[in-house]
Amino acid sequence: MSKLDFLSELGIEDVNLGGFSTEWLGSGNELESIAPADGSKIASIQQCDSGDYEKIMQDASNVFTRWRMEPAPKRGEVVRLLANEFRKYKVSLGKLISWEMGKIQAEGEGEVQEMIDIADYAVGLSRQLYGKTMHSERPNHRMYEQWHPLGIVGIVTAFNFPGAVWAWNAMIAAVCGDVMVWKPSSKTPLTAIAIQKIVNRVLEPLGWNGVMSLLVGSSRDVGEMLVHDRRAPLISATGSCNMGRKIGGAVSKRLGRSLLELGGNNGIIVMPDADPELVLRAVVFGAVGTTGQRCTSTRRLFLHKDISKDITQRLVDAYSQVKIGNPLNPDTIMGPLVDGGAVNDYEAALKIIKKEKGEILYGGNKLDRPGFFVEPTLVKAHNKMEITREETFAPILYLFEFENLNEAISMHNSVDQGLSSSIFTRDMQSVENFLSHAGSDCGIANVNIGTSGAEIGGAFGGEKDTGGGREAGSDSWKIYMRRQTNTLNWSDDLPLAQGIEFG
Ligand code: UN1
Repeated sequence: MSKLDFLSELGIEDVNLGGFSTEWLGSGNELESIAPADGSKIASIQQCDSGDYEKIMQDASNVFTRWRMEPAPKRGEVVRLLANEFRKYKVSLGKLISWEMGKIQAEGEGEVQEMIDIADYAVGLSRQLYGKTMHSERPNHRMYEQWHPLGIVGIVTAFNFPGAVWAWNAMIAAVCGDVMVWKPSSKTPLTAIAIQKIVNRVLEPLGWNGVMSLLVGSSRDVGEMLVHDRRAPLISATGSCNMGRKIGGAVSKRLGRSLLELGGNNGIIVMPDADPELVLRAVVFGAVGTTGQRCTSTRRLFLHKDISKDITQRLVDAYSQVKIGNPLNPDTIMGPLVDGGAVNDYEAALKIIKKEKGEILYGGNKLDRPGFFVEPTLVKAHNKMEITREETFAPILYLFEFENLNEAISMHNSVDQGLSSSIFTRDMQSVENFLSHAGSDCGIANVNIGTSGAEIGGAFGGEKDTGGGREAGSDSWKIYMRRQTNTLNWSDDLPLAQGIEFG
């Protein structure tokens, strides 16, 4: 396996503390970070316990009273320095992401680029947190709205994007004047620690420790505390639909705000006039990339009957050439799954696929070698297969055949999830149908582009069981702030709205 020089570059020790507010903390149980490529231990982490949690929340509350009064463009300047620092670590952090999570290095570096992009975006945004002005119905009155910081934002992230999803939230929330407490996945704690160390290099000299804090610990302990804590008015959580139901339920019970980015079951519709080369490249990246562990991974492919045979054959050929192996090896196309549990889920799904009479066209096996490797898998599916309605976080792609676009759209929309979708065609009517009110029901709908790999400039998220949240670009920043409507009277009288005469 490759040399792990990047660990020392990122300041990763054999034993690391997993909490940071104004100082490093970790009085809880030990957690091991495991490399999915060979099952070896990378390092140990001393997790946070309830005492550490309390310190982190108190420090965050304290620093918020100062951070919220810092002018937004000044906060943007701090984020600009963070972006510069991320740039310096693009390769080493990309490698760590790859080694700890299993995605190939090109994708690991791509993830760091996504962190840089959102930070750059947030710098500009720090001068654009616009409110509206309205015309009052009363003479010599002025009405406008302004946006204030919310407070502590709890950020709960998944293993599959162990850096970028935190950055989507943290960079935007920072310019909005919030402070963040980050609970990363217990499968990728080292990436979080490395990022916190990079962040500290910028925040500490400026006296802004506590603006971005880290809380490595189990969901059952410190995760639960965060979700139920009224001091965190917003919880932004990424993960499965089941996890989202629990977190969303707990947060709404205390009338808090949640931003949920949950499971997808993303489909691509291929029309007969589609360019087969583009289709192939998009499908392989979407279904095999990140070993099928993106929330935007392509899971269902709808092929028009006229081209179904041809595309299927091309896919089987392409799948047989996918190089599986060490994610740090530049020739590798597909790394391992994240852990043994993920391999079990893959195998369990395959059992159901066979029981439901899906036809395995390629793959379907776990690889007999150290680490958590499986074959990318193609399944000829039919509408009655319940398993195709579920998100299995693995490289399994279901192929369906259709006769006309309406049928394809209704098959596509028939699942509970609503994250990402796309169509391949050059035909204007097909495009417009797919994008119309009667078309894709997803938060993301693309044309001649796959389902994964969105840019940060757009709002990212999905409908239905995907949770309805929007992160990253466009006006997603609004969820990190509270809106205030202000009416100012500069007359010498006190006219009432709606023309009411009182007394
Ligand atoms: C995720 O899988 O949770 O659009 C996020 C994409 C990436 C982000 C995925 N930019 O695939």
